[in-house]
Amino acid sequence: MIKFLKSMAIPTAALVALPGIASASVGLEPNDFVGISFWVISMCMVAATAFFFLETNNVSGKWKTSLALGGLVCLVAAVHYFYMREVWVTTGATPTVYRYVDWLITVPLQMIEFYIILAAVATVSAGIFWRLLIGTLVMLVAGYAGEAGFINAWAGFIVGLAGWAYILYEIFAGEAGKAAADKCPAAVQTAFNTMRWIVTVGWAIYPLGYFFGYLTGGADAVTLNVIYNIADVVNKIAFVAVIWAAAVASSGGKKA
Ligand SMILES: *C/C=C(C)/C=C/C=C(C)/C=C/C1=C(C)CCCC1(C)C
Repeated sequence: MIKFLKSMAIPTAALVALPGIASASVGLEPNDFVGISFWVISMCMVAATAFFFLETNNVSGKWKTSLALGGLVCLVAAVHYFYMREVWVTTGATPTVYRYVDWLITVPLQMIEFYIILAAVATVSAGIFWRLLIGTLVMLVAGYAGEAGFINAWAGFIVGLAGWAYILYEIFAGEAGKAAADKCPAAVQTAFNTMRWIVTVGWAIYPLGYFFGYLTGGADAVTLNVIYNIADVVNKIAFVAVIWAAAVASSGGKKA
């Protein structure tokens, strides 16, 4: 599996780069800073994908799954960024549906990372996995239903917030938080701690975007997209980089 991933890393990166190259013909205006941020970040996602896949080769066995999952998070985001960029550059509209599809795939994968890194070093129950997954799905489905007008916008927001609160409870005070504090070596504790602060502070940007951009109409499309784009760099690439750092540290820095 890992050998396969390794041999696939470069071709995959090349493949995901193709639609990017193809849509270069659309014509990016020099003053379209949101469009430029879509471009820069799509390339960062491609680079991060290749990097994390290749690094699976530099860490010990139990960390390979976390890094491979992290690479997938960036790969899925990269492809969505190509599409979102195209929507933005050609129409100037906010690519809401693509954002949610991206979140629906990448956010559960990131939540699963909490479980995988705990399971790599300690015995933990599968309940952690399911609770994090369910909390994530409630948060995103409610948010989408609210934003797409299937349900009342405020109801979607409040149920979404409840899903997020449930996740935060699990990783700070629930079984996952306790397992991290009691059963894990220092490198994992540090990673877990940084990751949960990303989920607290970094993630807060999205409900704020929903509130100001959608519920109250206080933020325009330019502001909203630029903020979401920057948030994604922290919440995806930096999030996985934290896992990578812990993996390298607890693998002794080389293949073990
Ligand atoms: C890479 C993308 C990430 C980490 C996206 C995260 C998205 C959220 C944390 C969204 C949260 C929302 C709520 C907490 C309330 C309802 C509205 C949402 C879906 C925007």
